[in-house]
Amino acid sequence: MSRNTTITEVEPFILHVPVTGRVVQDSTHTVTHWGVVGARVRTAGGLEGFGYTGTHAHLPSDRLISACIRDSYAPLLLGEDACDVQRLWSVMYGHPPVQWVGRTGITHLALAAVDTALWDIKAKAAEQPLWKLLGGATKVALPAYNTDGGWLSLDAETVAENCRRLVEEEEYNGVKIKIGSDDPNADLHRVERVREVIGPRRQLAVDCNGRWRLTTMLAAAPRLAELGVLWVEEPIFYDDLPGHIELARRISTPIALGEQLYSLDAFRDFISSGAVHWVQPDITRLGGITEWIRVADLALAYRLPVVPHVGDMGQVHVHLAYAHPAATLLEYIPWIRECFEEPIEVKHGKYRRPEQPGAGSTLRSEALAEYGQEV
Ligand code: 0YR
Ligand code: MG
Repeated sequence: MSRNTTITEVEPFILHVPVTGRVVQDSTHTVTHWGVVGARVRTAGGLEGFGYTGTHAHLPSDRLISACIRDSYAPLLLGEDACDVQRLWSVMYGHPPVQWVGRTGITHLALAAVDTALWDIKAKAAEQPLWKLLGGATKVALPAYNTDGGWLSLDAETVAENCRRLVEEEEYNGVKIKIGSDDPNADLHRVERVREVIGPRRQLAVDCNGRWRLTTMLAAAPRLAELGVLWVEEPIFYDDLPGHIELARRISTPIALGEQLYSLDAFRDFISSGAVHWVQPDITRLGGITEWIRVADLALAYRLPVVPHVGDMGQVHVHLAYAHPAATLLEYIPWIRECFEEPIEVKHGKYRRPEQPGAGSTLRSEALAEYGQEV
């Protein structure tokens, strides 16, 4: 049965979801709520698509994104077929007055939300989960690594105990912990403690969130290598391409990045110059699923592994990571899962493969009612 997927309404939403009653910190950000800012797209045949970007729940900034969805993109979409995703992506991205004010940033986060909602409709119209619509799964099981035990706001012993529990009791093969504080020796001590408790075989990644200088990173690098660190993530400022090229030449630990890169073009520059080894595209910062697939294909051509950053907290990336051959591993942070009709789930360190039609982004009405903010 084919449904009429003509777009009749594009409605923005803003959710502020508490981060399990805690304050979470990395070297750069402090988070008490996760912002789920997005678009609900309705069609003539009754199907609804949901898409969203991820923010740190700062209402004035979130409203810039929701305004862009409502005022700049919605008029371009009404009356169009939601299933023409690629063409509509180009219409939105290439709309001259929008492009004039932003090829990155707020307008691109808004595009991410709308693009995801369109893919959600397309998959629902096909009555398939997104991973199946994209050609089917490339792997039987998708391993997860856990980021939620290693925040910089926790002391070294708490982080070590969290990581012990994650690998021993919850069967994760990998964990990621935050570094990048003003005291590199304290950071190295955290890494040492975690390596001690999880043993030599488990995957241990560290994330600097763009905070260190090149010299700090160079000084810490030999110890990180001795500790068998899988990757160092965002070691220095996000846009410093020459700095990353130099680091990649001078340290032996592989570099991961991507959560702050907005475009295929930015990934091209980092990948083609050898400045990144683990590629971390995020649909919520790129222009959605459409641009994410282009980046993952690029990484594949360079034989680099794709390890998505989960600004969506994994709901949609689990589909993409199952479907794309370059994706090897997926981050897990269980902050907003209860907001969705089909929450992500990890068992024995592996992501469950979603079953419901769509992109995994459908919000429960209870979540909209409980966490919704005025757009
Ligand atoms: C919390 N993941 C990250 C979270 C995340 C941040 O502020 O948003 O740590 O962006 O670096 O790898
Ligand atoms: Mg990171």
